[in-house]
Amino acid sequence: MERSLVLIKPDAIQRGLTGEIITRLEKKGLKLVAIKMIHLDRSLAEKHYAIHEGKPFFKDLVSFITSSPIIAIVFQGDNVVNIIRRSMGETNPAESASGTIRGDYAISIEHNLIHGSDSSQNAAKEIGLFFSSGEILDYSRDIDRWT
Ligand code: IDP
Ligand code: MG
Repeated sequence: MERSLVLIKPDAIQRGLTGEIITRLEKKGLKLVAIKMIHLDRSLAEKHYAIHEGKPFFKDLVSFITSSPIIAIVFQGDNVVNIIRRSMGETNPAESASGTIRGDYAISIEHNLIHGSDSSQNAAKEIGLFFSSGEILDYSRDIDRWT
């Protein structure tokens, strides 16, 4: 059973796209097991994006992700990392297919609406930064036998 961390980024919150983004992932059939709204501080933002430290866009990325509240979500299910990455589209919205979240609603690589973990291992690390184990809920859904 895999988990993935999704962040609804500041641009999505400001543009009123929170519901749309969650709806798409929920309608896909993904199971939500944790959710919270937070305003990231610099320290947590730098930890979350540590892999990009030293890259030319790192400073602007940290400024952006701390500029306004975000919503952090954990989804759980088979292959959930890959399913979410495909639903998001490419990192650069200009190269994202229509039908994906970034392809339908974003234009710029700096303002691409959503974060999704890129591997199971990174998901585990990222989820640990945002949620305590007690905040991730264990429950069953009757619809899971239909999805
Ligand atoms: P991802 O969000 O699709 O996983 P990453 O490569 O992990 O993409 O990069 C993290 C975030 O950093 C991206 O979502 C994007 O907002 C930003 N970013 C990545 N590459 C560039 C770039 O070349 N210029 C400006 N911003 C970038
Ligand atoms: Mg990434």
